[in-house]
Amino acid sequence: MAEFIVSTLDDETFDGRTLEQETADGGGLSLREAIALANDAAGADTISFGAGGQGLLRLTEGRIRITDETTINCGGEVTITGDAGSNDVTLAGGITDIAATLEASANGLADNSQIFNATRSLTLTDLILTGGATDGFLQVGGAVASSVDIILINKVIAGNATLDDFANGGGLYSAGSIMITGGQITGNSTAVTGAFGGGVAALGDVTIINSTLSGNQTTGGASIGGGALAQGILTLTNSTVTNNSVTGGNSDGGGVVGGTGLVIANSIVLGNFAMQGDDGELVETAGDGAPTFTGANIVGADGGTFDAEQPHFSGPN
Ligand SMILES: [Ca+2]
Ligand SMILES: [Ca+2]
Ligand SMILES: [Ca+2]
Ligand SMILES: [Ca+2]
Repeated sequence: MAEFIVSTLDDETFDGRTLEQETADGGGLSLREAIALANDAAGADTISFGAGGQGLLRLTEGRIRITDETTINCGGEVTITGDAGSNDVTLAGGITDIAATLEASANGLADNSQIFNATRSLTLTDLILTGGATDGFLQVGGAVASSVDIILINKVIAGNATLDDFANGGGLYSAGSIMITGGQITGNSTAVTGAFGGGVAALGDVTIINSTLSGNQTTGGASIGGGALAQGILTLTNSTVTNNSVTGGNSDGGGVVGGTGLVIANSIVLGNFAMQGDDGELVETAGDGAPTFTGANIVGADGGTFDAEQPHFSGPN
């Protein structure tokens, strides 16, 4: 395992050369250069951030492909944004307000890209991902899309969006499972038809521990799971899910949706809503018909009707 240390905030391109050469061109080793080197190096690698790599890292060259097992550990001082045009994420402003951006201009996110697209296991620690967006049919994962598992630790995923039909996961999408520990998943959205999971969507299980999901939404029709949706089992432990919503027709589960199971432990699920559906807080669709509650929970009353349909979805990477 090698460690690659990012030393510039500029989005310098990878030119197919050595670590020494990529570091020597431009202002240092960029995140894009570091990940390309890690992709090419055999085995799992770690990306970390030196002094020159701390701050706001703006992707101007599009999403970054991750094709080998990688851990990205930012140490808490790094914000990565897909806002290439510098018109909705600023260092001072910190985190994108996607809703305000969309209200200001229908094309407000036209310059933004997805941040990470992974085909191997990805672990993200101590960083903020904001202003990630996709604008195509089936383009899942506003900030991160993965064909395998994603693990997040102490991480903020805020203000990311998908903007077209069947683009699941306004913040995160995985064709495997997603594990979030100490995360804040806030203000992410999907916009059009059949786009499940305003904050998080996974074909496998979603496990959320010591985390907050708030202000995530789906606005299209048949777009269930405002906060998070797992086609497998969704588990919430010591977490808060509030102020998430689904507002389109035939959209249930403003808070969280579990496809084959829903487990709520020592958590709060309250103040989420489905504008036109009947299950504002939570939905279990194809398991034993009711969530499993353990420990002490506060769960809003609007979750008592559990639908029979299974949330089938898929998406390319
Ligand atoms: Ca270069
Ligand atoms: Ca360089
Ligand atoms: Ca590698
Ligand atoms: Ca922008």
